[in-house]
Order: sequence, then C-alpha cells, then structure tokens
Amino acid sequence: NIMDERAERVSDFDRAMMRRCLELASKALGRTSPNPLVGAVVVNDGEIVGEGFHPGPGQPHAEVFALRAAGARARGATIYVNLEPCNHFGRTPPCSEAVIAAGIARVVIGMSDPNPVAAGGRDRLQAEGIEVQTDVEAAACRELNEAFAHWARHQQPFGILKYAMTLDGKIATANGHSAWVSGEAARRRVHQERLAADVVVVGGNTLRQDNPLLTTHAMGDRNPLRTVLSRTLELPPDARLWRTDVAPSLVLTAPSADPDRQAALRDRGVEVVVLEELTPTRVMEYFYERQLSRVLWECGGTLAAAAIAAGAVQKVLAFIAPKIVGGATAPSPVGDLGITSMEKALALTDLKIESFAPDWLLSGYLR
Ligand code: AOF
Ligand code: ZN
Repeated sequence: NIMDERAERVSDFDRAMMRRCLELASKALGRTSPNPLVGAVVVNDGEIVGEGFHPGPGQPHAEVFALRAAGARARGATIYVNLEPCNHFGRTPPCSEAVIAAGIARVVIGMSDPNPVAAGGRDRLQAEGIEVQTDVEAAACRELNEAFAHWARHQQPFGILKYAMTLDGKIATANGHSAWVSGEAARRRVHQERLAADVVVVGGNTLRQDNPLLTTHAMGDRNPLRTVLSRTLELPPDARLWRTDVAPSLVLTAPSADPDRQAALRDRGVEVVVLEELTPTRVMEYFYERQLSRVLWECGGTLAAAAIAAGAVQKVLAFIAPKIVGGATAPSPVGDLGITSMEKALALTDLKIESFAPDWLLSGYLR
C-alpha cells in the first residue's frame, strides 16, 4: 500500500520541519512578488544546521541561504523546502544543482512549483539518486503561495475581496456610518492581510464615506500600495490616504479626469495613472504589468460586484459581526450581479471559519 509506505517515510519531525520552512518563508511576507514565499531548513543527524528564506526577486533562493549556513554539514543531510527546488536559470541559478553539489541525501518538498519554467527540480534530484518526498504539509504550503500559484498558472494577479458585515448582511447603516462593524481582533487580522498584499484597492465612494488609512498599522514597516479607482477625481483634499509619508498611494483614473485635479494629487506625492478603460479587468492587467500579484479589494458593494463579475476575485474574506442594524436601504457587501435565480448563486469552496471574538471570519474561494 503506497499510502502506508509514504506515511512511514514522512514523520512528525518532517512535518514540523516543513512548518518551520513556512515560518521562515513568512519573514518575507509581502516582499517577494511576483516570486513565491519560500523557506528552507537543512537537518543533519536530527539537528538543524542551516536555515534560510527567499527575501525577494533578484535575491538568492531559500535553499541557497540554508545550504550556505550549513556549509560542510550539508553532506548527507536532509533539506526541507516548502516549494519544489527550481531547475532553471532565472535571475539566479538552479537550486536543484546547488542541492546536488552540496551532497544532500534527502529532499522533503511541500508542493511542486506551479511555474512551468522553473519546475522539474524534483525529477532532476531523483535522477541523481537523491531520496525525494513531496506534498508534505501540502495544504498549508499551497495556502501560503496561493497568489503565486494563480499568477504562474493564469498570468493574472490573485484577487481577494474582504468585507465586514453585520449578522443581517449590512456593511454600514442606511446613512453610511460604518466605524466599526467588526471589533479590534478582526481589524488586526485585516492589517495582517494588508501585510501579505501587494495592493489594496478601494473606490472613490469608500474614500469619501470611510476615509480609510489602509495601512498595516503596527504590523510592521511594510505597507501595500494603497489604490483608489476614481473616474471623476472628486475626492476629499484632506483624505488620510494622501498621507504618502506613511505609505505610497496610487490613484487610477480615466482619460476624462480633470487635469487640475490630477496635478493637485501629484503635488501631494500621490501617483496618478490614467487608464484608457477604468474597469476591474484593466486594473488587474495593470497590476500584472507592475508585477503586483496579491490584490486586496476593500471596496464597497458596487465595485465588489464589478470585480467579481470580471473574475478579479478568487478568494473572499467575510467578517461577520454578531449585531443587527436593519434598514432596507443599508448597503450590503456585494452589489448587483444580475443573478435572478438562487441556483445561479456563486458558490464558495474550501470554506474555513475562524473566531476573532466577538466576530467570525468565513473565508472561501470562488471558481
Ligand atoms: C526555489 N527556491 O526560494 C524560490 C523559487 O528569477 P528567479 O531565479 O528568482 O526564479 C524565480 C522562480 O523560481 C519563481 O517563479 C519560482 O518558480 C521559483 N522560486 N524556487 O527553488 C526559492 N523563490
Ligand atoms: Zn531556486
């Protein structure tokens, strides 16, 4: 039985080392796009002799740092890495060759490389007579690099729609008041999501109504590119988003936008880019061109519906607060999708529910 054999060869220790790889990989959270988050650990005789992670594009890969740290103790050792070692000359040489040259005896891999250009390390290592185990802690490994996998497979950024709603499905009261739907724990979780994101997107309405800062706050010195989509540029002159000393801001607009308003924003250090067509599809293409691979939509219902309809949302993070505001005209998280029958409802898969007391986070994926 193949599963039994595999179970014997992959131990709890192996799984713990793979978890360590993910922890190391996460040190570069938000800094590696369009590259993946990768960590590596070298273990000789049950002892960790080297660790490393990939800091970002153009820099050495995780395996290289871990092998360097291990030095001669890599000979006969096991290397753990959450992504299949690359087998290509990209910005850096192939990790498969580095692993072979170091005299590694066993390679434990979390997931295969979804990038067809770099894949093949596993076969290369096996051909060399090295023992290889794959798919160790696979679910956690795939989740950490879900944006990279989508990017590599579809040549598109990965879109995440985040919203916070009351138990009766409202994101604000009827007059637009929304601070705050969810509590502190949930909001901290959102800051963490911003840490992992390359871009955060809102529309002009959210900017006018909520005046959000859209930073990671205390989560670290790194912030996503804070982006507003606005055709008219009718935006408050004193918005918190124009504090470009805190984090960079980008306004995407249409050719019809008033040049004086564009100039006023640029004077404040805001980057203004005119797109021929201000649609979620074009916006995602633009992000792809800029190699921004994880896009967090924190917009209101109208833009959220347009993003979903355009296929710009792959994952949904729905925070649910145990409160009721009522109101037939109070806004809800997703506007009109043109769905008239319940069988046509968009179904989420791979659901997860987590507690951020007093709120809940329900997350899942859209096909
Ligand atoms: C690994 N270990 O730590 C990373 C890998 O341009 P390059 O040379 O940086 O190559 C980027 C590709 O290599 C990237 O698309 C992905 O397929 C793989 N990334 N591979 O063995 C690492 N970051
Ligand atoms: Zn590599």
